[in-house]
Amino acid sequence: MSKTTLLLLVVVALMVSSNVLADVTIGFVSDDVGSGLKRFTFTATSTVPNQFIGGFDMTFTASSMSQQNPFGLPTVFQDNNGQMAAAGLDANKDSQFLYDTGGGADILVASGTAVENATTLSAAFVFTASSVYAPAQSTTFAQIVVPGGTENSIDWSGVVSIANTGVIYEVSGQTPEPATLGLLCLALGALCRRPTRGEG
Ligand SMILES: [Ca+2]
Repeated sequence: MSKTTLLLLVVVALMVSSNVLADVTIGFVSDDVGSGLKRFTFTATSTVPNQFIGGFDMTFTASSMSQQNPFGLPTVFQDNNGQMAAAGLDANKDSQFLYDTGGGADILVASGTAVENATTLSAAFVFTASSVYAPAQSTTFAQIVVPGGTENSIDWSGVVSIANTGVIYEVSGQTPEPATLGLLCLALGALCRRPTRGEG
C-alpha cells in the first residue's frame, strides 16, 4: 500500500468518523419495574453547545410493548398519568413519551401522529416557545416497557429537530446495544459486529 493510498484511507476514515459523531445522540438506561417487565428510558442529547433540542418525530417498535391506559385514556404522553393509581395501574409500566403536553401549551403534537399499541409508540411533536421543557441541551424523552427477555426487539427510528434552526438529525438504533458501544463499533469498523435479532 502506498503512502498516498494510506493517507487517503485515513482521510476517508476521519470523514466517516465525523459523520458517526452525530450532533444528536440517543442513550438509554434500563431497570426492572415489576411483573417481569423491563423499562428502557431514552435520553436525547445535542452535542453542539447552545443547539437545543426542539422536537421529535420518533417511532419505537417491539415484539411486545406494555401499555397502561387508565379508564381507556391515551398514554402516549404523561397527561393521564394522574389517573393511573385510581385505575390500579402503574405509570412505570407504561410505554410513553415523558412529557405532559399541558393541553398543547408545552408540547404541540402533529395531528394524527400519536400512536400507542401492543407493539408501537410513535409521535411527532415540538416544544412550544414557552414550554416548561425547553430549551433543552439534553432531554429524557421516552420510556419503553417490555416483558423481560424481549428487550432485544426494541427498535427506534426517527428524527430529532434543533430548535429555531430547521435542522433535523436522523437517529435509529436497537436495544440492548448501548449507544456508546454502537459509536465505538462504527468507528472501529470490522472489529465490531452489530448484534442482530435472535442473538443473545
Ligand atoms: Ca402508553
